[in-house]
Amino acid sequence: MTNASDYVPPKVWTWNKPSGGHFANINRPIAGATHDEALPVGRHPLQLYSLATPNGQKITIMLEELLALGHSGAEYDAWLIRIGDGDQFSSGFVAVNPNSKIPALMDRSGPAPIRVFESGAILLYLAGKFGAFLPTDAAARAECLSWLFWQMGSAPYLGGGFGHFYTYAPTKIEYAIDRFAMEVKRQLDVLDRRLAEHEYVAGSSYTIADMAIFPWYGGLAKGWLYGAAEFLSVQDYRHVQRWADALLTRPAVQRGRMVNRISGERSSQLHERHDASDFETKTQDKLAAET
Ligand SMILES: N[C@@H](CCC(=O)N[C@@H](CS)C(=O)NCC(=O)O)C(=O)O
Repeated sequence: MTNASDYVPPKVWTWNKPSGGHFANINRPIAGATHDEALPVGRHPLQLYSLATPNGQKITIMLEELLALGHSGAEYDAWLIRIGDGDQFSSGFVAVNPNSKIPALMDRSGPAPIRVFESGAILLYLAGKFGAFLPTDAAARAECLSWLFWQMGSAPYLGGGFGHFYTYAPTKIEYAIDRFAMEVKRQLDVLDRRLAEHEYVAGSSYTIADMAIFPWYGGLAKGWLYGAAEFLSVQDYRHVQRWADALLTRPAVQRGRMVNRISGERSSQLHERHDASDFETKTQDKLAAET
């Protein structure tokens, strides 16, 4: 085993130095706002404050799917929260999510605004509000909720565990990478076995469980996360690949992946979304760039 450390933890941990690594400038051991700044509010019933990380994409995919189904009440303004710059610590953001993490949603369609934070809670809130993508039959609903919460419990091992130590940590620690690679491959296998027998994660219908799982495990399978496709042999998870490819053909998934994106090809980035026509402008930009 390499990278053995002679670090001995002190009796009491104190914040006496930066954590190092990719997120050193935003990591802090205390909650609350660092500065006073109100959030912008647009004209639509739903105001989303987010970034196109996998957790952010879950919600924009859901909103685009709801709009594609004809739910005009799902019209939304998507505002960009640059977490690398600390936007999640503004007083306005903390009022919507005291946990200072994207995504956060304000529903302004009723007499008093309703805040919702945690991506799983937002998906459930929207599914309940619009009566869509959450089965009503007890057994199918239980399966959908089980997989939704599987994702919420599993992804921190993928992002905070594997992704962090494989990509972002200041040093490569073999023990940490082995531990989380093992767990992530196990999770991919759980999903692969499920998708070998069912078209979608919760069964025969497309639900919020697919929307929650796709940006994380579909993204990993398609090689978008952590540059780890080869390392994790993601091509071996054939059923996950089949499912991810099928979801990728959905226009709402394609749109949802673009909203609040600030990395990758410029033509795939829609920093803010305030109108459906924002995507058309983007498509024209893309065509212009290709010719
Ligand atoms: N359990 C939360 C996790 C959200 C989360 O971790 N968001 C990250 C981006 S993917 C974030 O905002 N990080 C900023 C920070 O940690 O300061 C959810 O699913 O909504």
